[in-house]
Amino acid sequence: MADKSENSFDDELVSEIRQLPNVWLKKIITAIFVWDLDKDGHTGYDDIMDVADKVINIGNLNGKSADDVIECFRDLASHTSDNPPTEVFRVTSLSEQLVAVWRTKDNPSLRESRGKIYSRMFQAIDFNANGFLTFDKYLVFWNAFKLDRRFARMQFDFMDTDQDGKISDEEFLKAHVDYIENTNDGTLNRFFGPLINY
Ligand SMILES: [Ca+2]
Ligand SMILES: [Ca+2]
Repeated sequence: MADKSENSFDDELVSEIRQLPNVWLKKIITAIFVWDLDKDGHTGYDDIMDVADKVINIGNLNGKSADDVIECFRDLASHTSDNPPTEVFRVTSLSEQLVAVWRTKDNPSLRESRGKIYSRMFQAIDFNANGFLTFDKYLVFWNAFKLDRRFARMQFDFMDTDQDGKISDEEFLKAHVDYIENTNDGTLNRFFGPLINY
């Protein structure tokens, strides 16, 4: 009986996933795999806190700056009853996580939490705090997630919407919001490197 209801739950998930836009699915699977540092098939609390440690190391942060990073990553990942968007990180399978990201992709409070962590990430990479990333600085992000270097320049140019040869905080955050929310199959956004085929 328990098996049966579990199976129909899986079937429902699968049929919901089949209706999602193809490139959007590939983007989100790619992002989940990039964040899934312990390689258990989904992005969980431990992965998120490990990325926080990475950001702290990259930025050579300590004291209050390091605490701030831990705090905003924890805010994204931890679940409280008045913080339903984080259901994305409570689930324990890739298919559940995909559906949860889909259902919450336009959620304003989740967008704000994501914005905070990408803003911290930007500040950590922008180690001399001049407010923009040159291509060399941007590679720190790329290397931290061990992304395919061959795609770094293409993504850098994609994000550099005012074409001044550097990435501002705003351009970086906009590119991430677009990555999560844009369901257009023609999108060229490769925020987390080449898309995984599934
Ligand atoms: Ca994981
Ligand atoms: Ca720019």
